[in-house]
Amino acid sequence: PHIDVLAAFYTLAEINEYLDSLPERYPRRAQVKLFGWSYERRPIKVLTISNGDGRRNKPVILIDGTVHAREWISPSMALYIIQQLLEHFEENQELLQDYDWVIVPVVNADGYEHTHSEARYWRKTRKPTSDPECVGTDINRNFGYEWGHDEGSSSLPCEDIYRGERPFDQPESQVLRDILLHHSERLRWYLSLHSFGNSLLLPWGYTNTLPNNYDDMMAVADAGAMAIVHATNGIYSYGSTNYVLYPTSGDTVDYALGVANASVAMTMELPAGGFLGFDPWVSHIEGIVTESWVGVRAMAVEVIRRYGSHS
Ligand code: 0X9
Ligand code: ZN
Repeated sequence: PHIDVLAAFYTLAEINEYLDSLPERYPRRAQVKLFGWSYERRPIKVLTISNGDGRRNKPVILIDGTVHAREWISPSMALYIIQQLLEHFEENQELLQDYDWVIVPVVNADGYEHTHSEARYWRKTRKPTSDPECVGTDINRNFGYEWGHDEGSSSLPCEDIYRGERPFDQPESQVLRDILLHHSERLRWYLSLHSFGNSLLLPWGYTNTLPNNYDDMMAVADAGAMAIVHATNGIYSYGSTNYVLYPTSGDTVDYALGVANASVAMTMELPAGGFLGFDPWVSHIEGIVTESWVGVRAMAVEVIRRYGSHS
């Protein structure tokens, strides 16, 4: 089944069916792996895209979407990236020459399903908490690097930034952790797609001190923001999330840098659309994903330039 990314938002089943169809259509270049299941036993799938030259263990660019259920433009963006790399291979060959791309369009499978069936603005997982009134934990506060700071996460199950009882007590966090660790020896860029905010948010979230490689990460963010502003007038802010947005603790990006050995780790807050910003209409998709691709592509080029071709 082909998916027209610009024409609709898709359910988890539709996205998974599409992912599963890719290895048949691109047998040498696309590989789908089931990395685990959500709390409600939905599959969490990972697509690896290569150029098919058979070289193994290339450095990796790892991209995820839908850590937060309601941020629907993030799976659209992940799918758009997939199509650029597979269907528009000619124009994008340089991005796959020495790198493999690993893409997880939907991390929070249960929450995403819930936003289609019950509650459009759901953010968290769907696992019950100690409070019978409140369901769900924020995957982006549940990761086990500097987990549990009260500044940047909440111990209260009813809050949208509830961190869980323990790090990684959400199956979806475990699956994404395993994906990150599986690639950690060759992880050059971890990009977590979120919405909204037109910003590129760098670690750390848990402290307002800056990581050693902050300048290198800023150079990559700068390449993305400049490419976007030149191509489309889109304005991006970029820097430590502590200064650009707010502190966070236990998020995936801090884990990717702190534990999973990513050279560059960042959150990309895609542009807003719709009533609350999380709910762009279908007619907004094209503008957002084409603009954002300019930025993602430019950042990939910069990562490849800076971090080279050897794992
Ligand atoms: O708060 C979050 O989890 C992210 N923003 S969102 O509006 N999509 O919920 C921002 C996370 C940024 N974290 C780091 N850069 N460490
Ligand atoms: Zn988010």
